[in-house]
Amino acid sequence: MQRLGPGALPDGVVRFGYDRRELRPGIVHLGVGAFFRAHVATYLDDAMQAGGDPRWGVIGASLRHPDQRDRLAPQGCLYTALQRGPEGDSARIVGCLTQVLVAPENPGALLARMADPMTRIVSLTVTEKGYCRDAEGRLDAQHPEIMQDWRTPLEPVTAIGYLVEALRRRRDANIAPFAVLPCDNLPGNGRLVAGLARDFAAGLDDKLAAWIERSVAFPSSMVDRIAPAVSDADIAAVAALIGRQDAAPVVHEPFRQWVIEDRFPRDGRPPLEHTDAQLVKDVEPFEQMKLRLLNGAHSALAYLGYLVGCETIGDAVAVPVFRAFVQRLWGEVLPTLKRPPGIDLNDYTQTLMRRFDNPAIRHRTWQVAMDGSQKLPQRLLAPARERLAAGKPITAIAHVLAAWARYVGGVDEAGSAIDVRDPLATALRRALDGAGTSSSARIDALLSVRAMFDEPLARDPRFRTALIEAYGRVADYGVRDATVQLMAD
Ligand code: CS2
Repeated sequence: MQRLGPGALPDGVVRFGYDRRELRPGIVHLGVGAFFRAHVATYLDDAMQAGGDPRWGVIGASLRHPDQRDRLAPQGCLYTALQRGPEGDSARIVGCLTQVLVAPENPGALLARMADPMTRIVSLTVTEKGYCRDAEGRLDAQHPEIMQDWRTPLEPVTAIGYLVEALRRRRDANIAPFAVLPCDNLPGNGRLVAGLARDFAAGLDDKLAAWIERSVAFPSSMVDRIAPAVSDADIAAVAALIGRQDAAPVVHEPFRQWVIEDRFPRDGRPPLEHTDAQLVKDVEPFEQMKLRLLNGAHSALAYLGYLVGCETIGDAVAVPVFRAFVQRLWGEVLPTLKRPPGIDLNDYTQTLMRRFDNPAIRHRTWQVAMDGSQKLPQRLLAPARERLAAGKPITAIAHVLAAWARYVGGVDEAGSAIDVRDPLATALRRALDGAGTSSSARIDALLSVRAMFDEPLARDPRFRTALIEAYGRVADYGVRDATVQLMAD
């Protein structure tokens, strides 16, 4: 079968409606994984098609591995976005990505691209851990890679190091800065990255830090589309559908949402108003709704489900008591939210349930369970903190944290080892190894990990007690029966 490529586009499959040869690279995107290609890139394709402005082509960069580049380059960086829903599959070919750089092979090439006047936006999907932040959301000055980038700022390894060095070059050459558009699941992600960039720059040059603070736009955005890791079966399904070999497709659900704070320099963003992206003044209510309801429930289903042997989120949400539990969790989280304009939160949660049920999307619990120390703070610790401040119980949230605590203990309920992937896995494991077996000893050990639990929360006796109680129940009865008991209370 012929390989997908500029000269080998399939017939009858939706594809970008602009002339790819006219594309100019206005965006450098750090982190060209499945999420970016299934979400942001499809919006850019739509914007360029509807808005008739070809200056928003994308040069992607991988900050670690050559894998994506090696798959994409032989097909001219074209790839298939396979939409899978209850009504069946459909495919589109995405055209906006024109090149993929592999940063560690040649940091100078990526920096030159970012410093080029044609680049007006640097966007990022580097996952939560890629920002090297501490539990308070400030730059983690002890992070080995941040320390390395302070020593050798001209050859950075972190996203923050790249942003700051490229901005420095632009300032020195009198080129207007690019806007920085983070697209990861972090609250106030624009503000957060602005602070990280300022703190990193301050470690090198105070004037640069002040210039960044004054001159660079960091719009926040809320991104949403479920796009699990691609399997060999997905690659085969794409080939059958489009009649071409595609080594780098992405798979996603039909739903997508992108809410962006419209705070770009003049003429500084793609014509997204021609798409279903929402350009708003205040993203925060949208972010909180999405992080706490969607991602919070995702994490719950991932830990509860994984421990009892559910392979996917769909399998976990099909377990009646887990399904009921998700509703209970939402009941706890909903009062902490501000309703975003134009949204009915009940409709929103009903839609979420339908999205989790999508039988065509196989999102592994193990994948969602990954990096819990980086995800749970904004998904569940923040609403827990707010509920405690309002004097309200946190039973459901504590139940999820208890399941997480079991998960990072490294053994599932059938006695099999768990491959725990988390930047804090060793720290968490070490804390647990030194602790006794009682629930309070296990919970106290985990709460002592400051990179995840800040002092006031870890020391709040109501938080600690709720966790110990939940952990005891899960340890004594197993997570399924513990959930049954909790629901009966
Ligand atoms: C998931 C997210 O892996 C995870 O932690 O919760 O990737 C989720 O699928 C996306 O945020 C959906 O927009």
